[in-house]
Amino acid sequence: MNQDFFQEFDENPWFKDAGVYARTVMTAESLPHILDEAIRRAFAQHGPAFVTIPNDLANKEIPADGYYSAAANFAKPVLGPGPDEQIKQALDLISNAKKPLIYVGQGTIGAADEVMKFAKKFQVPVITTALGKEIIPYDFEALLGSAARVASKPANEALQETDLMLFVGSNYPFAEIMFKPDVKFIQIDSNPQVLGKRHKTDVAILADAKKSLQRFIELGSDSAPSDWYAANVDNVANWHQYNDDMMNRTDGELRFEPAFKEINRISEDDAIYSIDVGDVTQNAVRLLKVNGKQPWITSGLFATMGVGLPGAIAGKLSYPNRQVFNLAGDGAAAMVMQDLSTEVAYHLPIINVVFSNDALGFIEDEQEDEDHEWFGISLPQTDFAKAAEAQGMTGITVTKVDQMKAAFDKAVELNKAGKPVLIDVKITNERPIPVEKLTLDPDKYDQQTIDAFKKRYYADNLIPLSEFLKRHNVK
Ligand SMILES: Cc1cc2nc3c(=O)[nH]c(=O)nc-3n(C[C@H](O)[C@H](O)[C@H](O)COP(=O)(O)OP(=O)(O)OC[C@H]3O[C@@H](n4cnc5c(N)ncnc54)[C@H](O)[C@@H]3O)c2cc1C
Ligand SMILES: Cc1ncc(C[n+]2csc(CCOP(=O)(O)OP(=O)(O)O)c2C)c(N)n1
Ligand SMILES: [Mg+2]
Repeated sequence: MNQDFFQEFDENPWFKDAGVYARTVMTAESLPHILDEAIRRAFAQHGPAFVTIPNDLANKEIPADGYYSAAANFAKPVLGPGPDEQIKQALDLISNAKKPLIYVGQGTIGAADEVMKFAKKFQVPVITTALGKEIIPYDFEALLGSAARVASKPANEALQETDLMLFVGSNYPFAEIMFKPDVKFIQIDSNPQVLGKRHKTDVAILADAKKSLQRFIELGSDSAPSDWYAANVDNVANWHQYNDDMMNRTDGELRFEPAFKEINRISEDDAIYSIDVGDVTQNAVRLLKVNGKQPWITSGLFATMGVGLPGAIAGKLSYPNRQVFNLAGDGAAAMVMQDLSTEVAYHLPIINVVFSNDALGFIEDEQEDEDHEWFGISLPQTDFAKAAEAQGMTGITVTKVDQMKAAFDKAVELNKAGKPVLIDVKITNERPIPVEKLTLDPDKYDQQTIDAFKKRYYADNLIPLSEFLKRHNVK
């Protein structure tokens, strides 16, 4: 090793940033200990660990004595709700705020009831991170969605207005860009490493999110009905109506929304959604009407295209009795479509949906926003149904709204018979509404600019938050 032998390279640097541990085993005797170390770190630090084992060690005997495993001793630290003093300090700040928000991430998985109770009791609307999409049911009245670009209109608008944020169980990487620097900031997290990391913080509580929110609810008194809360509830209803109208649209060229209507229709109560990277990430975060029991997974931090299909395979292998979707754009699907044969070979009845716009749409939109010349964003047309058929899977192509229902009914039928299926939805390359660049507010834009935005995004009936704030007399 280490002499540029055939196929040799130093693997540890590759894995270093992607995992919590990356080591090469040097001697056969140390192999069991290093594996044990890797497993402990993976569990303790909640991430993948990598061990490289040189070929030279493959045939070496390892003495059985001297080896022990720590598996039986593994324990996770148990955190409480955090000190009452800090919670009272935070409650004071919340009761003095005019436009408070609670911003929750994956650390609140399993704490949906507490988040919703908190929201109602203290009249605080809720934003989740994109990865937190699965936590709160879509139809919770004060759920504003997520913020930034893979995001919803009400969340982005409320973030521009807020004067206090309770940031719970999240390490949201866009915080520095999206959060106003001068808001009061309270954070709850179980990892001391992230306390105060994403924003100047007034109260930082090392705690378990669920227990801490319970304690907030116990210690705090009910807030009076708030106009800020009511305005946000109205804003959510208007946004949902827009998305429903888009999903129900039958005229014009085919867009992605009607496919989401079908996915919502056929989704089982405990369905698992594996979402790829691209426009599909933002469309899924907005349009899937999750119920709080449907995991929503993607490559959150690295945003690795091609994650949809392997994620769905992992979902199906882990939960063979649950319905599993792989939702991907055509660019991402093209990167991993050879693994459709893995679904066939291992009898994994997965519903694969490809959104074909013949483009790397997400990047095209970024280039538009940054005034780049369009470069490297077009894709050759691919017949994904044929690619599926070639691998032994039923492939269905949808080009019109009226073919949609039959296609998804067929997918359910095939899944029930234990078979995977691929639906290739041929859509226009019209861009999803950019909620990070909303052009609706008459206090900020002239009427002509607003009208052009509304026309491009079919948004005649979309109302800016500023209007709801006026209607509720919120200053
Ligand atoms: C193409 C693409 C674009 C994206 N754009 C956006 C975007 O516009 N908006 C967006 O929101 N996201 C976006 N994302 C996802 C984003 O990059 C982050 O991955 C995501 O926001 C992080 O979510 P999180 O903070 O919930 O999860 P994590 O980063 O996993 O953080 C979870 C936090 O919870 C803590 N925690 C765990 N358990 C507990 C507990 N019991 N009690 C208390 N704390 C606990 C952890 O210590 C950690 O700090 C995008 C992803 C992709 C693929
Ligand atoms: C492996 C990898 N390469 C490149 C990117 C950058 N990237 C993010 S989204 C995207 C385009 C996705 O295109 P497609 O799958 O066709 O989905 P669309 O946005 O068109 O719906 C690209 C190239 C990435 N995130 N991951
Ligand atoms: Mg595409």
